[in-house]
Amino acid sequence: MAHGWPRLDLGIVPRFDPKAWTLRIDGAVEKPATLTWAQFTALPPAAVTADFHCVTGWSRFDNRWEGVSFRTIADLARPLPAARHVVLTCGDAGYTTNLPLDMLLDDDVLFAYRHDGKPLPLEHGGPLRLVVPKRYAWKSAKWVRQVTFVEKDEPGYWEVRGYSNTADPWTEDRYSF
Ligand SMILES: Nc1nc2c(c(=O)[nH]1)N[C@H]1C(S)=C(S)[C@@H](COP(=O)(O)O)O[C@H]1N2
Ligand SMILES: [Mo]
Repeated sequence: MAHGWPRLDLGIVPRFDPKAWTLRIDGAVEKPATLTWAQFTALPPAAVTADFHCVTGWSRFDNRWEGVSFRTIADLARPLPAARHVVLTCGDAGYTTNLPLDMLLDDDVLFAYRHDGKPLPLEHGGPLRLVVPKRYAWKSAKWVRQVTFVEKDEPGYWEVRGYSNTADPWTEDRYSF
């Protein structure tokens, strides 16, 4: 556990090749896009300081995240009016998680490539992870490679295995059963 930051995932760390990496933005949008690492990191930067809560009971406080606001990506792709939810697909064997679009548009949600002043470590989702401070950490998808806007909600990896779809730490909304 480096720097008091537990790691939790499926045990696969995708390798990062900045020349091959892309972020695909698709689904119910006017302008689907595929961004290279150079294009993504040229987008206007955003930062947020937030706590991070795993559903299994640990938290990591005061994380400084730097990256690109979710809203910047939505502005690029222009979701259609019918788009209501978003599915994030990741580089570790297709881990997915789902969130309502209106929550992702909050100004504390970002795609982070730096953490506490350093490039995001690969084992913590580098080069790029989603950060959703108001939800349990399994919604903060590591190694994000695809952002798909959808009309109907699509439960992700943990959501189909019994974790709550809303994942609100303040009401300790952990499980769907
Ligand atoms: N792609 C991917 N993202 C993921 C996971 C995962 O297994 N794969 N695990 C989730 C869970 S349950 C938690 S608690 C956090 C842990 O993030 P960390 O390993 O950086 O602490 O990542 C979340 N995002
Ligand atoms: Mo977790």
